[in-house]
Amino acid sequence: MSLAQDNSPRPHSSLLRHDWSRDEIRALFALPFPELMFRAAEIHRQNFDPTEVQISTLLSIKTGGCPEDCAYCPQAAQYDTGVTAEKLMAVDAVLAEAAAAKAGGASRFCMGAAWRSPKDRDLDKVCAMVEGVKAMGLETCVTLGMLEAAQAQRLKNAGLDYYNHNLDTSPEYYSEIITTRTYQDRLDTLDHVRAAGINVCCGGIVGMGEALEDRVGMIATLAGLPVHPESVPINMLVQVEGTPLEAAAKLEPLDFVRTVAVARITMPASVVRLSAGRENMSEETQALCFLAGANSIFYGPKLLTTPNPGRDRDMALLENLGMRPME
Ligand code: SAM
Ligand code: DTB
Ligand code: SF4
Repeated sequence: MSLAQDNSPRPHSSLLRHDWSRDEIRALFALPFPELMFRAAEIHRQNFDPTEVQISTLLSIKTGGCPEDCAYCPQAAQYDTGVTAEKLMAVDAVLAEAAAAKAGGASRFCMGAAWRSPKDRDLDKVCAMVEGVKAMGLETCVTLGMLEAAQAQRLKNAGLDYYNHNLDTSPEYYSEIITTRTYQDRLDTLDHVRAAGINVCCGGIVGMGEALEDRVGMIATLAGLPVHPESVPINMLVQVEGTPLEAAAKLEPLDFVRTVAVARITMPASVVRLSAGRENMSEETQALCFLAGANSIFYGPKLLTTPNPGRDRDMALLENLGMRPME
């Protein structure tokens, strides 16, 4: 049996470290590239089959009109990005999309809502979606903004497998990006998700004009959580016209790869997702990310509101690399 045939989260062994210092993480980023890649690839192999990639498909179940001010986000109501606000989708329509995602080869279906936090009546519908998607044999994930403990428990009872809530950046840079909620609010939501027994999907975005030290701080915070997130999405900023970050200084592709490698080394048993930003990334950079330990992608032509490579392109890429979807 291949190492990663069972794609349920790996048991968190006592070998996992939660005390990574910033100095140590800075030193990883400073390693010569071949050394960093070798270490990351070695750790990847010890924990996973490096030819396997977990496949998630995203659906925006509630688009636009968000009251928050996340500087990267096309769905914030206060930025003129051309995204029109829509209501929460009907349960049947979501289930039809989930069935198409499954037919397309996804193993996890992630539903995103442009909310600051869900209202209890919205949660009734989202719970019905989770139940329906789960019944199709797909893993379920939602990202709905901040959650209270009781809301997390309701989602758990509906069969939710993963909750996505990103830290986005370092604690220091955070206030440059979002002012309508705090870093601590995010950590509190993650605590509620963890306490409810839901797997945590938590990562961040790079390429937002942050300094290297902010990438260090972001990874230090993620790897310092009491339990590492089971999924760690590393997003390359998708620059969207109308957002404050539409013209942010672009990150060198190799610095993106380095971030993936450091996430892999510090959170060895987590699934690291090469998340948003692949539409504008060369196949060579993506291949380096897989070598650096990324083992998950979003699959399908759309993320939430922005384009992602089409299915044919991604299947051709995986085939070209001799890689395959995790069962
Ligand atoms: N509204 C909820 C929230 O913010 O928690 C859920 C949806 S929100 C769109 C989910 C995540 O998508 C954000 O935390 C952010 O990390 C990522 N994201 C949003 N816009 C992005 C962009 N332009 N480029 C890269 N990642 C982005
Ligand atoms: C995550 O870390 N990235 C995804 C998902 N979690 C919800 C979202 C990416 C969104 C990119 C911009 C858009 O398509 O709107
Ligand atoms: Fe709203 Fe989420 Fe976008 Fe922030 S990232 S503006 S909370 S949809």
